[in-house]
Amino acid sequence: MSSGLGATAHPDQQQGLREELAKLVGSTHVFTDTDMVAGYVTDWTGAWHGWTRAVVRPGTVDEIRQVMLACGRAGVPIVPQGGNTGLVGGSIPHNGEVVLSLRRFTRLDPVDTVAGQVTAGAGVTITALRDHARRSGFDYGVDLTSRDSATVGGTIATNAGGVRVIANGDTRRQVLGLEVVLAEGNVISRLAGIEKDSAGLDLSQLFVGSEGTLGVITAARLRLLRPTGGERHVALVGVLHPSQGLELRGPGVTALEFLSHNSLTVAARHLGRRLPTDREHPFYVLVESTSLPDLGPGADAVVDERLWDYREVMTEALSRHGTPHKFDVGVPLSRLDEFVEDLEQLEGETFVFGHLAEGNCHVNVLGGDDYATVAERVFGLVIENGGTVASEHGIGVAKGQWIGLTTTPGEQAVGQRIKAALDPTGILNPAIGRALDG
Ligand code: FAD
Ligand code: 2HG
Ligand code: ZN
Repeated sequence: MSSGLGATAHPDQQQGLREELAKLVGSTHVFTDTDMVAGYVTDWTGAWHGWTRAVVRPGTVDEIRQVMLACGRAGVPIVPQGGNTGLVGGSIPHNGEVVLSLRRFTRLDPVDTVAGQVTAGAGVTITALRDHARRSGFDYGVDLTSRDSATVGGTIATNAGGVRVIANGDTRRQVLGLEVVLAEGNVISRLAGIEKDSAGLDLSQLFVGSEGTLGVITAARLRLLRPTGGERHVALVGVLHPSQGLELRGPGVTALEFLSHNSLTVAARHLGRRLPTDREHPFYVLVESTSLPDLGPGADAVVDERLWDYREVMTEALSRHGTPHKFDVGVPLSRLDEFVEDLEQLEGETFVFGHLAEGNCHVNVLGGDDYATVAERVFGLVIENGGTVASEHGIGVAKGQWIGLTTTPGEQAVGQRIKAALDPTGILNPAIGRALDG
């Protein structure tokens, strides 16, 4: 699906394109120096590296249009990038693509307190969005540990989940409409925030989870929520099987997460703290609730809001421990215990934790074989248990080879036709485009 022209463009053409981009957005917003582009061509984990002809940071929708048209004429592909916190290698250029950074899109309109909505630019971070909403007595429904860097555009493009899905749903559920620039320069805009709108296809939702392959999201109309007042109780309960934690679901539960014993141990070491429970257990469930949850008789549990720290540092703590192979997968809740037991077959050290209520497991494997070999085994177990190879982080380049395990050829064919209609020359995020080919 890549245009194929970009990677082989003549050096004179590359120079010409850089000059054209500098004219369009201003030379201070086009970087080519190795030092300046370093943070845009390596992903958060350090596992994925690439190279770029240029990083471009447009400031207006029209500048984005012009950049897309210029790159289109030059046959040079583009990778849209927000906070570059993606964990599947989809946010960086792999073969010289121009990085189109949305970080200057920091528009934050006043909160519409009547509707409980806000319009935010694609480059606004989740922390900035949340703080803005809170100043008007509202909150944003999606929260994740990467909140200080992850952006509105990036979380929409990946349909990010996070720790509040049990209460508020995923990013898709917060999106009322989008402004998007398409590859051929036309702009789609639905920012009025009409709660019920059945005038034609809901095109905005097509871009949720499209990972920068169908268009560049520049702004979003988002649903906000009224925070549930009062105290939040946070408890950590030791369990034999993760599914035991599902019994804690109920009204007022605002988060339900799980960690394996070795995951909690790495987090504790990173924090310089003891394990929080009296005894060791195979798994631990973290529950947050507006009322004190009924933890059952004889539960080895501790209640303390600082327990969140153990869950929050998990990704950071593991990355200090090494560079794990990362697999974000989902299984039906009825198969969760079997799946985590099956993971014991893997070679290397396996850490599993995640969003319990959705059966979303983050499997991190350190040591052992190369990525593809481990992926083959992990995804094999996922499929045996009726799950999905991508739960909340997307496909990126990490999973392209395996997407056919959970999507049918018919679905892939429709996906390719939509891609061809919106991005006929395949200029947008071609590494993922290829992955989506199956
Ligand atoms: P980027 O990483 O920049 O890009 C991600 C993808 O979106 C790429 O394919 C890119 O091309 C595309 N994209 C970015 N901006 C746009 C745009 N404006 N228009 C079109 N396409 C665009 N994810 C979860 O779902 N839940 C979690 O709990 C979670 N926790 C995390 C914790 C840590 C410590 C880290 C490092 C990551 C975590 N992530 C989590 C993954 C990551 O934060 C999310 O995928 C997030 O949505 C990425 O946002 P971003 O702005 O960094 O996007
Ligand atoms: C989380 O839930 C993130 O903490 C990151 O989705 C998962 O590091 C991981 O594997
Ligand atoms: Zn997660």
